[in-house]
Amino acid sequence: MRAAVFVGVDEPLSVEKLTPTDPGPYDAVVRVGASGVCRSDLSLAHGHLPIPPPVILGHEGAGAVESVGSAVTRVQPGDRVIAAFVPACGRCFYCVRDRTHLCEHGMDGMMTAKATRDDGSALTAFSGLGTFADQMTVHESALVKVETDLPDEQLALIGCGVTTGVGAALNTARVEPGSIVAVIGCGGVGQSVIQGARIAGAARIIAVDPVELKRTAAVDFGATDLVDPADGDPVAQVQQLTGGRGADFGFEVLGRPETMNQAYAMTRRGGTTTIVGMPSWDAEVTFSAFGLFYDEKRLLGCVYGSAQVHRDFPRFVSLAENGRLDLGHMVSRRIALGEVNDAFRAMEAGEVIRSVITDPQR
Ligand code: PAD
Ligand code: ZN
Repeated sequence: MRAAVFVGVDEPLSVEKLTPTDPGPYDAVVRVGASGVCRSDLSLAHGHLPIPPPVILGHEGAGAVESVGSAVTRVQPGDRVIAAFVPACGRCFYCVRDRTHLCEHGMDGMMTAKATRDDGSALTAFSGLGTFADQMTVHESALVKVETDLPDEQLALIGCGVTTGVGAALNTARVEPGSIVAVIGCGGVGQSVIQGARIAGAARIIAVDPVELKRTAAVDFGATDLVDPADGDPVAQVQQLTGGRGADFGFEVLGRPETMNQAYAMTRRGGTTTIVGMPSWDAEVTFSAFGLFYDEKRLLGCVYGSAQVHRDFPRFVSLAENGRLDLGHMVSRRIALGEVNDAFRAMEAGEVIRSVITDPQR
């Protein structure tokens, strides 16, 4: 197999030929059809998560099941699947309470060797997936079968960015029809929050991003108002657009303490602020204690769009098939596996909504 491997903080990913470890009884081998390049992969490569190399990166992917272990019941060879970056075991405390995005087995896959190098050393895979590869060995609890004609490049996005963003709006924040929404950070995940807010029937969606290409794209995905932080304090700009009150729903989709404070500040009293961005593992954020009390805002964390993947992946597929969720325009660039480092550069340069590896063999 070929895979793109995190070998050290701030070093380029190394595209290597590896030997997959033998699948266990509950594993399926998946031929990866497409993999999106998400900011969380880049954050891991920058050392924002304390995960030791070598790690096969990639956690947003779709493909087809090639073979299954003897105990696998949930998928069969030939099935089209979207990989879930948090598995849904179906039996733990959280899964039985319909909170599968908090599944207690969420970290199991991260600890498992997925491949070896010629020297015998073992590699793990990000979220137990490792979608930056031409194949991956995945526990069946992290696979969702989908029946659709949508291309893999669109299904891959449902594996992380789309589910996180649309789910943040629909499941976590529960955006209400007619409400005012403000979204800070309009990359692949932020544009999905915008689409989720549009699907929920928000009256106004304010997109905040310093990059013009992102703001222009945001209009296509449903934004009604645009804020460029270069034009002045984004909190003041949002307040000006909302009669001085702020938005009913504020979203931070960047992962930085200062923009978390902005999202909170641009939410009106009694409104809901949702933190979607993944910060560095050791970052801290401070809020006014008096304000937490007096303004009665709801401050919510958000893992994986609070998604129940077996409910939500088919739901988002259906929305896309019926033209109500735009996945096609989320794919800015199609690349080969060997171009993944350039995709990281393009992400940091603000050139793309999503780069998608559509040729994992090359
Ligand atoms: P991205 O890099 O595509 O988007 C980030 C956006 O923020 C870009 O459009 C930037 O231009 C924009 N930006 C930069 N500075 C500012 C600023 N000062 N104000 C407003 N916007 C700014 O990343 P992404 O969309 O792939 O991911 C976004 C975050 O979501 C990131 O932190 C990622 O790790 C996180 C994430 N969280 C989950 C989850 O489960 N909560 C899942 C997937 C991704
Ligand atoms: Zn992601």
